Amino acid sequence: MYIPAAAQQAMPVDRHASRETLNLYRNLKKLMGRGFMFGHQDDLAYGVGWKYIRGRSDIRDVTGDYPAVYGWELGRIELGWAVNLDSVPFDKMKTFIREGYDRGGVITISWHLNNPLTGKTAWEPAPGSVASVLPGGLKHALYKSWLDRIASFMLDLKGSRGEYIPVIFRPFHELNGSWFWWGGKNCSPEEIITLYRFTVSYLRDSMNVHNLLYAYNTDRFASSAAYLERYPGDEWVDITGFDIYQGNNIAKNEDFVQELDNSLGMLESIAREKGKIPALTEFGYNGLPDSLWWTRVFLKTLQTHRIAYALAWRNAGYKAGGQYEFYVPYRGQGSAEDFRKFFLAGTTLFQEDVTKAQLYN
Ligand code: BMA
Repeated sequence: MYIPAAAQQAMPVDRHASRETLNLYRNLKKLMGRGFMFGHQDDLAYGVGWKYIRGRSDIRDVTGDYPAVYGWELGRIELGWAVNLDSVPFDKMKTFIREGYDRGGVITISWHLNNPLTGKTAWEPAPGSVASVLPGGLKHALYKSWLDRIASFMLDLKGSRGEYIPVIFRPFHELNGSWFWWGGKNCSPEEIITLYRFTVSYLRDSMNVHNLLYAYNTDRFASSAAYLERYPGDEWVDITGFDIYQGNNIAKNEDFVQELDNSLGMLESIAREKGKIPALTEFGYNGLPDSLWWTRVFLKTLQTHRIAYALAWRNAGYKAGGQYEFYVPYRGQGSAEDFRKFFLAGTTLFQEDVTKAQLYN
């Protein structure tokens, strides 16, 4: 039977996706016309100066509302640990995920999985690591056992009617960079493409996980060709995104605006051409030293584009040795007032907006 391309694209990677997952997929596309959803990693678990206070969120402290998208991280679940690499207990995480979903929010999950070949962290690449987990490789069985743990976590996420909670799963993120064992010069494009496809197919077809949408995401990139070098193919991807941070490489606002604007433009054309959902899968300016960054830099750029969401990275707070890590303001932080303006802008969507949009119906 002939199925027109546009109709084919209306289906996610998983043809047996649960009803809520399919609805989310379709509604994400629709919602893009109204603005972009604001997301925050680990938002409900901790913020700057606090941890595990029920109902608290730095975003809510500053705006009165929660983010629309909640990011979570599964690194170390593969080892059977009870807490992730940032010390968030997986059982608490499940509760937070249910809370966000119950309010109509969107859940996205990343996975900084250890290096299966060496047993070291995700950031410690070694030659042959990706090849070792592919079918026929030394660590293939181990990798499958890790995916079994991912599957059981995902299948344990249920809403009040027993329905599975949809998750945007974002495996092998920043795969064009060389800092993770699955990225850049640590493997060939063919190897990571094979691994990406295997991972999707194992979760979907062998483990019967049907509450996932799949996000492909690079780090900053210079051209569409570079973006697509490790793209696994249209039938394996629902969401196309990239991660970008201001600071380390680009300190000047104008430079950042220009790069973000260019990259979003390229991302949008790729997504449009392929019928995918574009998103800024991670972003941030650590420490937010510019009090007007939200309106003058971020919103100024984002409002000329159409993407589904932008996820700010985690508010880990102040660490020993004068180090700090936070990407959204906390109460009293220098950019908090500007963030409220950003929150009130018509094109930024937070919890109350998505609750009304009923993304799962
Ligand atoms: C990084 C930092 C780390 C963290 C890791 C995984 O960007 O935030 O502190 O361990 O992400 O969440």
